[in-house]
Amino acid sequence: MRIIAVSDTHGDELVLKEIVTEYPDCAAYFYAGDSELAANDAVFKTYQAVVGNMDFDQSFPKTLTADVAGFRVFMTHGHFYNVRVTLDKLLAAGQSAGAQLIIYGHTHVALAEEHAGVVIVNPGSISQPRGPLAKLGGTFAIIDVDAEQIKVQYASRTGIRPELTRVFDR
Ligand SMILES: [Mn+2]
Repeated sequence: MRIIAVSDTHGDELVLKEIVTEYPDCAAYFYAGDSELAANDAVFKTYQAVVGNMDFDQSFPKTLTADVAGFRVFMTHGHFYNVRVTLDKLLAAGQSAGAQLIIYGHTHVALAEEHAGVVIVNPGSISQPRGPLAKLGGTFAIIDVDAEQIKVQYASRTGIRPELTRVFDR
């Protein structure tokens, strides 16, 4: 099954719709905060979302735990967990939730790493990217999960960048 993870659009509502149009029928769509949209915006009928530090609407949840076909995902924006400095607090929160995958945003820097058997993914910002992949003009993540592995791919607005794929054994 396929999971889409997007973060930090900072007002770009259209790209959220375009991603669903381009990648329809995924098992789940996660949005990791800083949309700067209202929590009752129609896009959040599709995307499960958490609150970011720049969201005026603070009625989004701070954290979210979701089971996608028996696969547990923990998501938070990251500013409550000091993610600019360390992933330790984020990892501990995900472990407490029993998560196999943690999704966060906030740094605008794409990342896919395994820590203590938990895969941690930052999709990067599709609108204001920072870090080594910023030259792509924004990224989001396409995460394929099967019985053996978790495959994390990154896409820019022009498509999947296969050279960035990371595969983690389950
Ligand atoms: Mn942001």
